[in-house]
This record gives sequence, structure tokens and C-alpha cells, in this order.
Amino acid sequence: MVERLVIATRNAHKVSEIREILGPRFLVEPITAVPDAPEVEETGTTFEENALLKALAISRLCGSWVAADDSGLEVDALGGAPGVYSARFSGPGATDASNRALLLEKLAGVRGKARSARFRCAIALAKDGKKSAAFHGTVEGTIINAEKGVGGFGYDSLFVPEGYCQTFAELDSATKHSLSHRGRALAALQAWSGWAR
Ligand code: ITT
Repeated sequence: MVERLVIATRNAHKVSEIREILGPRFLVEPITAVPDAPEVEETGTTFEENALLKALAISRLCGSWVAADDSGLEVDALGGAPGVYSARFSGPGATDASNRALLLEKLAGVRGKARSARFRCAIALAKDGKKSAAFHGTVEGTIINAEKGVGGFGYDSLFVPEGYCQTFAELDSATKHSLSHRGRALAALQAWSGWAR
């Protein structure tokens, strides 16, 4: 049976990646499938708290399973920033491009191993306003000095995963998914639920 899964996000890139990773076993639907879905304020201090806020709020409005992804980049030289503020890093009106520009600015003069970073992802799963589970994924890597590649989104063109010499924006999407924070969190979800293909 195909499982319907609404993704509580306004980020279309996340929906596409989740659809690609989960494959045909799931009918992955965007938040526009839920009429009058509210903007959910991310008041949590962790990725899991924010993912849960989004999943619970949307699951109260529809009968199907809802998954929410809260994710971001932690840069060691910045004490773990931007972290849960990754999408809002460069302030009101932030875009992926303005966030990347600010990251490069803040890391100017930081060299070599000191540019270590990781992406983290928390996926919360809820139904009828109740939490079912939460899953986590992490990928370690390095922030390079200038953007490379055109694929992906967000900070992908600045992030080289450990063991590779290309950025997430240069690697093909199947390779990104096999390594990524989101791919790992969703693998845990599939294993937990017995929904794996
Ligand atoms: P929703 O809250 O509506 O889901 P959002 O884009 O605001 O959408 P987050 O608050 O979780 O989502 O912020 C995640 C940010 O972290 C996102 O905007 C990207 O900049 C970055 N990010 C997360 N996953 C990424 C990935 O796979 N590749 C590159 N950047 C990523």
C-alpha cells in the first residue's frame, strides 16, 4: 500500500529531496495539499523541537501522516552557528544566496581544518496532533572558500562532505542522498516504520 505523507515545509527543495529519497512507496504531498495551513513559528532551540512544532501543527489539520524536516548547518569556527538559524542567518529577507555570502564573509581568514562543519536534520512524524517519532541524520564536511556547483540548494555549493572533493552542489543527487543528513534521517524513519521499500 502506498502511504500518504504530507511534508510540513514551505521549502520546495526539501519536498523534492524527500520524494526522491523515499521513492514510490510514499505519496509525498506538499503543504499546499492542506487548506489554510498556517505559518508555524520556529520557536524551538533544537532541530527536533522545531520539526515537532511544524509536524504537530499541520497534523491537526489533516488525517494523514505528517513529516516535518528541520535542518541546518553547524560551523565549528562559528561555535555551531548558524544552526537552527540557518534559513534566517542573514536576517529579515534572507535568501540562500545572502546566507552563503554571509557565511563566506564570516569565515574569511579561517583556513584548513578550522573550516569543519556538519549538516544536521531532524524529521518529526505526527498524526492527528500527536508525535509518533523523531529521527536524526548528520553529515560531516568542510566549508570551502568560494561557491562550486549549481545543484542542490541552501549551503550545498559551499559544503564538501567528508571523503569527497566535490560539493553537494556538484555531486549528483543520488550521491548526496546516500550521504546526507536528510538521507540518513529518512533511512531511520523507514527502518522504524517498516515502510522501507
Ligand atoms: P521550512 O521551515 O518551511 O521547512 P526552511 O527552509 O525555513 O523551510 P529550516 O528552517 O529547516 O527550513 O532551515 C533549513 C536551512 O538549512 C535551509 O534554508 C538551508 O539553507 C539549510 N539546509 C538544510 N538542508 C540543506 C541541504 O540539504 N543542503 C543545503 N542547505 C540545507
